Amino acid sequence: MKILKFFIPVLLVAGISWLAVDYFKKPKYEWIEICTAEGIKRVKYDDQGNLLAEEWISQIPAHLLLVEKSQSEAQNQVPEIKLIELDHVEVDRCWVRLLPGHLPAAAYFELKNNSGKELVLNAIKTPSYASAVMHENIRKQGMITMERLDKVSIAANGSLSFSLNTYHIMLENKQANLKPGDFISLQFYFQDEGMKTVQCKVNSPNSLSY
Ligand SMILES: [Cu+2]
Repeated sequence: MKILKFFIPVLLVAGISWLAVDYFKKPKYEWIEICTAEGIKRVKYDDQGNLLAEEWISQIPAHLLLVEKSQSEAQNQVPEIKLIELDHVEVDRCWVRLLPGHLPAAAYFELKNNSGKELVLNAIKTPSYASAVMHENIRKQGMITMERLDKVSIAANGSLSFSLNTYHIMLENKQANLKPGDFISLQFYFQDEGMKTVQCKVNSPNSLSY
């Protein structure tokens, strides 16, 4: 009886510690919101890019997709561009979240307008993807949706961050084999002003920052 009184608590403590160690040993993967051609999904990837879990956040109904596609094809003509490299614009910490297969990638960065004049970003191009489109995350009544932007302005001497909760560039139709650690070149076009070429770091599917 005395032995039992001693061993039961010991076993209990040992069991709880074992469970706790096991819990903390397991790597934890964050939910990541991704933008796909059919809507927004929440996904979890491990370090090797294996999909662990996924769920839809908001799906675009099929009939709307058709309309969106034809509209975006019409809009894909880049407005008149000036091929002058601007030195009063900075694009820092540019990174791309690469997703497996044919899923679109997303690019994030910090834009700084060091001029005394408002700048309007109205196109992005890259040799690595056939299509690059600006998106804004919109939260409406607790729901997250995505809206395509044709232009976005950066105030004189102001800055704008394309981050997980604000804007991103959706990159579709990969033109080259990419892997985390690579760099891709992105060209930013500013209305009536010129352009900026930036090297962006390619990150793994589960990355959340630069
Ligand atoms: Cu998007």
